[in-house]
Amino acid sequence: MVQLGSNSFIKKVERMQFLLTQLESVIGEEFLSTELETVLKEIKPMFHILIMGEVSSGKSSLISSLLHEQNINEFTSIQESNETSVPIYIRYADIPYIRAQFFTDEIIHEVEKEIKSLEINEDEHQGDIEYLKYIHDKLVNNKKIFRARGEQLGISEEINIDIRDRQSIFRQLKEVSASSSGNEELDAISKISFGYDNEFLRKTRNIEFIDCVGSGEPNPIISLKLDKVLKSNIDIVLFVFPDLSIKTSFTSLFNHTSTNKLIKEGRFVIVLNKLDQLGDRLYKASKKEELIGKFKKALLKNCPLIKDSINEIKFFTLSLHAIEGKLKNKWLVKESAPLKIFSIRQLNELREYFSESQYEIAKKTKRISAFKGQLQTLFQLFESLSDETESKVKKSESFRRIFESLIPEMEKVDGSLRQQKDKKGCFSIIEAKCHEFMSNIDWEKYTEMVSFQSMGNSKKLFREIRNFSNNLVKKIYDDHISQLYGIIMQEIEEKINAAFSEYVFKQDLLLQENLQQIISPDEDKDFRPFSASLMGQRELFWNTTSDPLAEANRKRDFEQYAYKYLSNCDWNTPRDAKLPYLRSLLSNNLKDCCHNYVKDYFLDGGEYYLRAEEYLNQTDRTLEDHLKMYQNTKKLYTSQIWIQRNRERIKSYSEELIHLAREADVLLQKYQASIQA
Ligand SMILES: Nc1nc2c(ncn2[C@@H]2O[C@H](COP(=O)(O)OP(=O)(O)OP(=O)(O)O)[C@@H](O)[C@H]2O)c(=O)[nH]1
Ligand SMILES: [Mg+2]
Repeated sequence: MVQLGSNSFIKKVERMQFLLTQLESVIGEEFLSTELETVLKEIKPMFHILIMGEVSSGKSSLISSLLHEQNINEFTSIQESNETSVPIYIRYADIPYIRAQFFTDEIIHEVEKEIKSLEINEDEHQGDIEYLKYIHDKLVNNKKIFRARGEQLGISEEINIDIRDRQSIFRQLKEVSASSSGNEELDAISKISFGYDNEFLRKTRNIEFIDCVGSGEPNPIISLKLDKVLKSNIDIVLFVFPDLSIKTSFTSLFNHTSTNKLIKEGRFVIVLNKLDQLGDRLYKASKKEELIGKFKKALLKNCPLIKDSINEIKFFTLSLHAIEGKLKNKWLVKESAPLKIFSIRQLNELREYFSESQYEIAKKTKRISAFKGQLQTLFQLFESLSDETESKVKKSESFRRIFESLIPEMEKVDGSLRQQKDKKGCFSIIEAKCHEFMSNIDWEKYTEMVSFQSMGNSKKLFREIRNFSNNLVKKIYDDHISQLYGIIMQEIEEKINAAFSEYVFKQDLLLQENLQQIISPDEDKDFRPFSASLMGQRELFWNTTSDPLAEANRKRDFEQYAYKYLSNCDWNTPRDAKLPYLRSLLSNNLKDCCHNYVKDYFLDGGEYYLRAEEYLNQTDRTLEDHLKMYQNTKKLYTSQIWIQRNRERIKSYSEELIHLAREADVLLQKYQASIQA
């Protein structure tokens, strides 16, 4: 009878899994279409073992011991802080790699949607809304950092690692994953994939261990990362308890139906960790049983639903002493020979359990017979992908050089633009111009010629003075205010021109023409250069500000404003008021009126100010859109080049896979026949 568990069949399956892993790391997740990813996921029985537990419960230390990392606590630090800030997916690889996966743009939209829906019942969800807004702001902020670097969220990035020695690989891993590294991008990274050459991992090469972020962490971004892990396919959960207290981070796991399934199938492990801190002589077998019994009681009290399946949970009791060699942080953990022997024994049992369950699950998987068909699909996908790429790349080969040389040009222009875009500069110039302009007006001139008929009759005088003021206002408008509009308009116009003319010039002459050939060499598309949309913006601004109707409206606006303002002025005059006094009263009120008008319309927050600002903003938005377009094109183009370059590797892996799948299928049929016989 053909043995599935031990003979060449499993070996073949393992080889296939290994090849698929390689394929995935060659292709890089960002290049996998959703379709491709689904195929890969379905046929690749990669086992995910999730190590979770409260912050600082010893998860990373446990993984270090598990992987026989010698005495250097490679996945952990010696600090008592939430160190692992990104889930790290650890698996075997002959050539080490570290890949950071960033949160996608979609998650920002998802969060926005969620906030909107909660805001319908704002009072009830105050806390949730605040939480989501915090996440939202963080993600948007990260997006800005990325955009400034010309990159986008949602892609994964290969970290260039120095592979001379292991120590440096781990140092670099910590730099991208540990909170103590101070890496400012940490919040934006949703997961890290880490592959390296490790003897234990080589033996269990279809297992991926996940060193998770601590549960019960107050930072919502970190819990978001944890949520993401929990939603993925997990085959074994190992929960680490540093003491006997059961927190909600554990009990809330039972909200997922998958947890109960894992327990029932014997794939839920609890490690009572930091044994050295739990009590004396716990390495004795009887004490161990006692400890587990005590813990089980507490567990039943907190999660009564697991009553029927509690015996399916695997228990291990461990401590940091299982690490090979001498302890590093002796001030924290005391050496103890018996505890060391005991812990290493426990750890070996844990290792055995992992290897066994890996075979158990492999045997149970029904997908194996489907391998062949799906692999063929996969192969075809790769084929078409690389064929299409090849023809595309060939076609654009001649443009590639232009494109590549344009990238630095684009970046230069981008930089100079960002400098000039500073609107504050524009408005402070306007402000200065307004002040200068107003201080040059000779207010006395307007009242010099005025003489009053009704001196002595205060009622009549009041009416007379009001009439003068209304007439003079009209004159002041024609003489000055209308000019001020012109000056400010010109300033904004110049600002728009100055800020973008360099860009428009370079973009149209250098970029646009070339890009048009590269992006759609064959399509006879109506190409709208950037300058067109930008100039459209400018014209719109110019039209609304300079048309004669607008001029009439502005005059009417001013007169209405002045009428209102002057009616509220204090025109009361003493009975024996002299002419100079009356003139100065008039000119002071006129002056105040005009100054206030300028303030309300042209300066910060004023009506006209806001309108001008809106135009400048619109221009910025147009600019952003165009930059985004470039970045997308850049990315698309880079990935095309990439697939083309790796085509041979992709092809050879796929071919070997199909060959293996065929052989495995024959073995499987033999096996099935032997069962039936
Ligand atoms: N006394 C004692 N300390 C331990 C033991 N295991 C780990 N520690 C210490 O506990 C601290 C946290 O250990 P980590 O392995 O970083 O814990 P973690 O669960 O990965 O922590 P986060 O990633 O921060 O959630 C470190 O200072 C370890 O040295 C143990 O068995 N006994
Ligand atoms: Mg950790």
